[in-house]
Amino acid sequence: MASKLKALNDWVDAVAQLTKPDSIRWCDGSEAEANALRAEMLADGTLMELNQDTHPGCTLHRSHPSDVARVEHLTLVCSKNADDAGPNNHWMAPAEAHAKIDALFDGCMQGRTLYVIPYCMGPIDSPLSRCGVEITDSPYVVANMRIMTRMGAPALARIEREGTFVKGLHSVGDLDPNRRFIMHFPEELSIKSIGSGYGGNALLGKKCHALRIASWQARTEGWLAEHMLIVGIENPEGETHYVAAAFPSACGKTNLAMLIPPDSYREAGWKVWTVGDDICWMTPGPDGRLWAINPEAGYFGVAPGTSHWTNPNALATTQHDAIFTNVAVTSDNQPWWEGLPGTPATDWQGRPHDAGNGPAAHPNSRFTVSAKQCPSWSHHAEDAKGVPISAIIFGGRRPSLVPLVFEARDWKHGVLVGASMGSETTAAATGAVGVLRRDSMAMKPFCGYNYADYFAHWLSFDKPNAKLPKIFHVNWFRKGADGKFLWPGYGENLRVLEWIIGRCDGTADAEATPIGLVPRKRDLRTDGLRLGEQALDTLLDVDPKDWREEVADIGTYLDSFGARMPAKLKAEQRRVADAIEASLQPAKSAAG
Ligand code: O2Y
Ligand code: MN
Repeated sequence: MASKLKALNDWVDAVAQLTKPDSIRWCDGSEAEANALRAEMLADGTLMELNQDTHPGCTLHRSHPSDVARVEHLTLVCSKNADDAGPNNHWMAPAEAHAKIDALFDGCMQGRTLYVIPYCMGPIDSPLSRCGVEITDSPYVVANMRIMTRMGAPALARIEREGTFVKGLHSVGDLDPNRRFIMHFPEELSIKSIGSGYGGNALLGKKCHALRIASWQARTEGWLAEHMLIVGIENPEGETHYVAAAFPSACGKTNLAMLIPPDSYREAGWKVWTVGDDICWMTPGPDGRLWAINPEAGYFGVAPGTSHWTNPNALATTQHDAIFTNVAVTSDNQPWWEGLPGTPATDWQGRPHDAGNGPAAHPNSRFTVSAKQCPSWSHHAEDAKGVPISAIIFGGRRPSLVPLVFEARDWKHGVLVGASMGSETTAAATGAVGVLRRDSMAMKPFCGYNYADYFAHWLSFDKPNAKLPKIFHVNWFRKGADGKFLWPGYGENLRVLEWIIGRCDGTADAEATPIGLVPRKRDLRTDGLRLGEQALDTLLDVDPKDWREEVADIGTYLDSFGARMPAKLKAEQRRVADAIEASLQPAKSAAG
């Protein structure tokens, strides 16, 4: 099979000439194709069958031990102009980048099959969706792309109709980290990745296309490609509000996307619907609202920590037809990771488990699974027009300073809140504890262009007829003097979402502070929670003296992006700084 589209055939021919595969297979996405590929991978050891009684259809893949995560220092944005990539990206001139990586692609598929994967990011019939073609020499990538995207014949038909697609060329190469690059050419709508078979480096539809290339495309076309979950909150009256939320890693994004309401809420009729857990494309609709799709069809979720306690929906989702990567295995061949009951027999590298070797499952071990298997999956995830977004939430891991929730006063302030967000590092992540890392809109590793231009693009949505979502910031991680978390988190976060939705509807109250609108204690539903009186005071506290320092630091951060930083955003930062100063002045007497 080849395509009716000459540009696609020509590109596949040119890649084959360079990479010299033994054979070429065009993927149609069919069940038969998937079964044949799976049988080949089981036969050659790429995949191992897990316990088919407890986990029907599930397999295990072990990646090379040096290839276990995204590699930000080897991830480049190769725009013509270095300033267009910005200080937030590693940059290389396109000609130099092509020459460097093409030398590595030369002959790299000898003895291998070249797979052509046409895919669509988003519902196949949605005008908000965009298509791509990934060429790869990894059958594991084909199997994952089949779960994570709408892959195969319908995508190819759309590509042939539209004539445009993102070109993604991938080879596992020799897996040598010294010959590993993930390069993006936004002006050419193309991606080249070599030397890794893992996750975001290899499944090019995900971070490379749906965030880095799409964010560039979105800027030129007037929409937003964001690192956000999308969740629908249905109230007892049967009304559903959709919320998009961005968090840096290790802040419980998948848990929030699949939240299970606390008993009292469930009994009252509240429901939570998962539209997406990682990426959100939003476009202004004819009604002025932002309409969102999840461009992905599956979850590539982190396994460790996923449990009946933290995320029962994710656990149920992965009970069948999942690909597990780098997890441990029990003696009866079930997938295992830290946080699950039971004990591992074999670790992620296939060695007999020995606690002295570190965690049994790799900390970045993953499950790949169809979104439709999630018990809270929303069938509106398939809506061609997307879902209307009522609220955008930014969040971070802030043990002090930042209240449980606050609302930005308007869109411009909300953009500042998103630009300023960040998390304090945990011991598990780096060893350097308590260091604040700013990660604007959780897009630091994924924004395909200069952050200053990205903030300007966000600001540009504030048009006269726009009915933009309200913007909020949440912090589930504030700690008390005893070092313990003050807020129970998980399902109880629905209480905060209820307030957020109430603010959107005009039914919930708040108090104005210099940093935004904060609920008073009576504005949040806390019945049935075992929270000390003091805990809620601390959770909702805004201390202007501490915020003075924070807002000064935000100013320094914005300045680090140089002259392209929009003056409007700087002015907004000064407005907040002035409001904080004003609140610190002693109240003037009536006599003046
Ligand atoms: O390490 C990888 O390649 C996966 S990273 C990832 C996977 C799913 C969702 N989000 C992320 C991320 O790094 O944000
Ligand atoms: Mn992510």
